[in-house]
Amino acid sequence: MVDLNDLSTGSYVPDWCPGCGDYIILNALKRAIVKLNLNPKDVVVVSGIGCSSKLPQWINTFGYHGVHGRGLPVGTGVKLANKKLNVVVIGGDGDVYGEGMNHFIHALRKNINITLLVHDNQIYALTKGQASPTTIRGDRTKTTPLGTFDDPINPMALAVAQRASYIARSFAGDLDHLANTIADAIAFKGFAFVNIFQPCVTWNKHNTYDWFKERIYDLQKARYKPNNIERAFKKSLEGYEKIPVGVFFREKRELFEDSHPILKKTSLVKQKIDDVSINALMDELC
Ligand SMILES: Cc1ncc(C[n+]2csc(CCOP(=O)(O)OP(=O)(O)O)c2C)c(N)n1
Ligand code: SF4
Repeated sequence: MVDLNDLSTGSYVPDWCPGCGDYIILNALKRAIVKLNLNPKDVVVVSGIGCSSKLPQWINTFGYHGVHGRGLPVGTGVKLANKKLNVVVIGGDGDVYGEGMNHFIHALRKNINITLLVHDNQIYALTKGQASPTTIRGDRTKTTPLGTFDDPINPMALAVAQRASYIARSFAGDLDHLANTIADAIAFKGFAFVNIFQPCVTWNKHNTYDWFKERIYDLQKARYKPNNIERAFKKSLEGYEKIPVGVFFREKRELFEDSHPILKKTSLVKQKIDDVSINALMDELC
């Protein structure tokens, strides 16, 4: 088995700020991969751009550090090309709910068997502290010195409204909860979405570890059952006084790749293409 920490092929150590929640998410992802006994050569971590999106550089699996907001389409392509791979897409709240929002909505409805982990620090961190789609109304940021005038995006409610097959939330201040949630999401057969509260200790002085710890409660410890879409919607609308974490909703649905007539036969990489006439295709298109 390959050592997930073995970065001897490069000289890279994470350059996140000391105390950043991204370290804990990286640690939790490694724990989840070990817990599921996955061979790292069968795991591909795909990201967009942001502090969070640097993560694939520091884990010894296959990885792809792409362009802003486009982790999901790349991850979709990887999965459809080779269905045997475990694809984990990483992005920040700016990456996934801003620039990449359209991909997020369509991924929720398509149900391709990949996992999406969003490092939600409620700020654009890499670009030094501008308001993001999940910045809480009224927060002062570099771009909103008088406070934001917009209500934040509610990614949980969006996922429930689209009836995504696996919807969860966790917190980078609770490594055990996070590692178990990520493992559960990767093991789930279907599109699995986990929004992770990830304190940014440099640019977001409001949503700190302590701020979350005072508010968070565990849905599963509160005996919440994630099998009812109306109940999940109600939970997703709970505000910032008490913040639920855990699995909001899970439901097995037919996978996109199992319903598509070409893809369901076998992965694209395994399909015979010698008899495909490119010339005939070009004639048809031109
Ligand atoms: C197409 C494009 N637009 C904008 C940017 C500038 N940019 C880089 S990272 C970023 C936002 C990062 O915020 P987030 O996705 O929340 O990640 P974080 O840094 O907070 O982890 C932006 C707007 C870019 N690199 N490419
Ligand atoms: S700026 Fe924020 S998100 Fe980026 S590495 Fe530092 S603490 Fe983490």
